[in-house]
Amino acid sequence: MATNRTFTMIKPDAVEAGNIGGIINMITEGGFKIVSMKLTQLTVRDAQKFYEVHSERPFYGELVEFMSRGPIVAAILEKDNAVEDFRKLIGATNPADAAEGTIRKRYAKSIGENAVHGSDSDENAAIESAFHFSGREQF
Ligand code: IDP
Repeated sequence: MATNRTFTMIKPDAVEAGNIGGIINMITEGGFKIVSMKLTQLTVRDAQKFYEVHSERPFYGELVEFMSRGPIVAAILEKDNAVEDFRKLIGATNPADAAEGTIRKRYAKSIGENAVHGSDSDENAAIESAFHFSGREQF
């Protein structure tokens, strides 16, 4: 995986609220090219595995339940400096702290139901992309 890629999910809250189009628009307006994309749903087991790093945190159960409760959009995005630039575009975890012009400022409801995921490192971008997409789905 090239270091100019990152992985994102449009989370169940944003899909339920009809915000897929608005969020994809912000992503492409932000200069990211979509190289893989699918509407899918995490099983409870998938969500447990995806967020295993948070398994000791008090919100883990709530997070797993939330992330598996409905469809998500999973996507791989390409841009120079993708991981860092995408974290800037999505904004702080808690929308109350998110900067103006960020996806979470516009679409997130709360620190838990915060509309989008963005990988936090090149290594995790590659792992998370492979979690959702086979090699031949990564264009
Ligand atoms: P990030 O998504 O901004 O990287 P992380 O700290 O890695 O934030 O947390 C992963 C996800 O766990 C968050 O996006 C959010 O959905 C959820 N989360 C984080 N902190 C809390 C919390 O205090 N309560 C409930 N859910 C949380």
